[in-house]
Amino acid sequence: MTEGRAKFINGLLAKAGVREVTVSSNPILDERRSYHPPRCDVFKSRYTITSPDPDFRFSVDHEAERQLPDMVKNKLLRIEAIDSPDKNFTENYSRKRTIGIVFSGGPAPGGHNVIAALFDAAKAANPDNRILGFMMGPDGIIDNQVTELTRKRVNAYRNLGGFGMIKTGRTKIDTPEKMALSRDTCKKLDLDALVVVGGDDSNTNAAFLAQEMAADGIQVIGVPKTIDGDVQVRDANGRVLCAMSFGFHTAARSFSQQISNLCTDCNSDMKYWHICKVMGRSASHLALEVALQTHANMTLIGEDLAEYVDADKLMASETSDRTGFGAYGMTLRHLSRVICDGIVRRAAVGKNCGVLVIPEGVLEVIKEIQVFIIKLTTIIAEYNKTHDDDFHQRFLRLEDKLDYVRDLARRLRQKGGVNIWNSHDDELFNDIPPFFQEGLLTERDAHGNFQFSLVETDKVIMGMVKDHLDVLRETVAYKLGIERNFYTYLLERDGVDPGSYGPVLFSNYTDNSHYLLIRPEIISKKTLRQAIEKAKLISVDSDIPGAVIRIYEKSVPKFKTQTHFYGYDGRGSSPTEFDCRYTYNLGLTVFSLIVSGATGQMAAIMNLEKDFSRWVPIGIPIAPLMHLEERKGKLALVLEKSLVDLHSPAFRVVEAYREKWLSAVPGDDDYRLPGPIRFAGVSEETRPITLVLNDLGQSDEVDG
Ligand code: FBP
Repeated sequence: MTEGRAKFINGLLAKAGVREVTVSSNPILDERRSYHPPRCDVFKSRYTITSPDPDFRFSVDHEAERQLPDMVKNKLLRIEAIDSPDKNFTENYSRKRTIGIVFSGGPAPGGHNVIAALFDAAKAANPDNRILGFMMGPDGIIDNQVTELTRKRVNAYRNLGGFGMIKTGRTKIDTPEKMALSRDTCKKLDLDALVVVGGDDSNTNAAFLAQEMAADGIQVIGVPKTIDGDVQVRDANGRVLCAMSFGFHTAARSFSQQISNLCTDCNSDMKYWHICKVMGRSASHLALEVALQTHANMTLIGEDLAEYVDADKLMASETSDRTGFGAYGMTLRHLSRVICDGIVRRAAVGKNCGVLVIPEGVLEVIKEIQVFIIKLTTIIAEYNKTHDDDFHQRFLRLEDKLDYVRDLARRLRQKGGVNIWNSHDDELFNDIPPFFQEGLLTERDAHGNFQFSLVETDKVIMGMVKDHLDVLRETVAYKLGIERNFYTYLLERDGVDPGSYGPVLFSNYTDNSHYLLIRPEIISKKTLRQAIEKAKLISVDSDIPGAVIRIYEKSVPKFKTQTHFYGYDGRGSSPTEFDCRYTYNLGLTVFSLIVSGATGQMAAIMNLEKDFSRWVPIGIPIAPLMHLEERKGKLALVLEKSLVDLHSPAFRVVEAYREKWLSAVPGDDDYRLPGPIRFAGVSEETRPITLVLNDLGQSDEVDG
């Protein structure tokens, strides 16, 4: 760089105005950092106690009794204010404590507020209390990577998204060695309590850590986090204890804002189908909320597809001697037909465009994919059980993995007996595109979850949709409806009589339809000519009128898509006011549970679905919620994931509005614009629409 140029740049950077607009802080950030979320009533009091509420019952799994004997007897704890505590109480409340906190799993907006509230409550109880943050997730506990959180650091992250303050990681503390190292770290740091902020698997881990460290007097408290919204808890009587994990509202609102922008764009140039894959590994809660927020034209809900029954196949099996197993469950082929149906119906009314929302985990409910996942998981688990190295480390390339699977099948065939991978599997597997084969053979994450965010779900489904649309374009179905007025205008402008051509060109010309559909037999300019000649509108040696050709060309739809993935962006979004408030009160709940001596509990807020004045902070015992599930080919004691309940009012509403939101009728679509996430104003809902509907659906007036 020349001396003159360097001087110019230095002068430019020194200008106050340049500095002002290039610093990383800005008024929005400052507003967020200085915001104080309101506290639940109970936290307005200086001291709190917990009291077990025997009204809430759980049906405890025998395996939980065996593996977590000290934790299964835990009861639901209510947090209550105490106005005139005695000396013993205040001394215990204010005694110096060291509390460790860790983020586990994917980021979720609001996590920093859990830390901020824990920090505020701990320092208010005793300024010498220390909050230690374990760095990079559970690895930080295993390897003793810890940082003491200062007020400055905490203040810098208040009400901000992500998990940047202490980072996160997906390691699971799932072996005796890792458990021993973690216990050692907590003892070395002289921890009074460890707080695990995570999803179902991390809260499972919290219960095991609580059991492991009970003898050391180290308490462990979990916090329900995950944008997927699949940590929801009810008691044995179905009473909602935790309606939603934190981070869900923000992620859903963030996705919805982006997707509603696509609706606006789509509604403007009428050119593309926008295919929006949204995060949510196994559960479709995020897709459901996006549907409610945006009214996108089509939204797939995995749990709904899983329940699909092919009525024709079922009937056929009833009239024959065969059992109707084949009728149950959704196949890729049928799913592509369902999507095509919506596309074709919209095209018929001139809308060769739209917005389709696909939950990233939807393939998990597709019959043939389920079979592949189960078979491949078993093969890989078996390999890992009998070999010293790990399957994915041994076979790095897709081809090597496939060779192993095929070789195994050959060997098993030679041996005779049951073969887990037969030649039919091989044929089906060869039929799927290589990128998807690779996806199916991707290594599971530390918790044994299939990594759907790495699979191009949308590409798999839309590939089949495109193929089927090509077939439909050749036959009757996929035609772009032509507006009657437009047709009349164009033909009259060219001096051609629309009334004579109409019945020849269109199948619905005489029934007053607003949109005209080209006759099924007209599939090319040649067949167009044949139809017009046959009707004696032109002779063999005259040309087809230009306006008629133009109308025909317009009626042939081009299927153009744009694909989008909404996941990491929403996970990193700044939290909604709901999530700021929710997480701050979760942090306060955590501290109350710790001072009361609780362990193996998950901090939660009951009545989240209701007005803030009715929020009730509680501790939910984790162990009694656990049950046995398959993980990496073995049965493991885990916290159950909550999937979308097809009987819930929220799902019922989406189902009821499906047709309306598809808008396969002339006129405007029914899109909803939720607008951006912000703290104040009337544009932002105070809680997820899913929760509002589920709450309204409980009331007597609706149940009637
Ligand atoms: P958590 O369950 O840990 O909160 O993570 C959920 C999630 O955001 C899923 O929606 C997504 O499939 C997955 O994380 C992506 O994981 P990764 O960050 O490892 O790519």
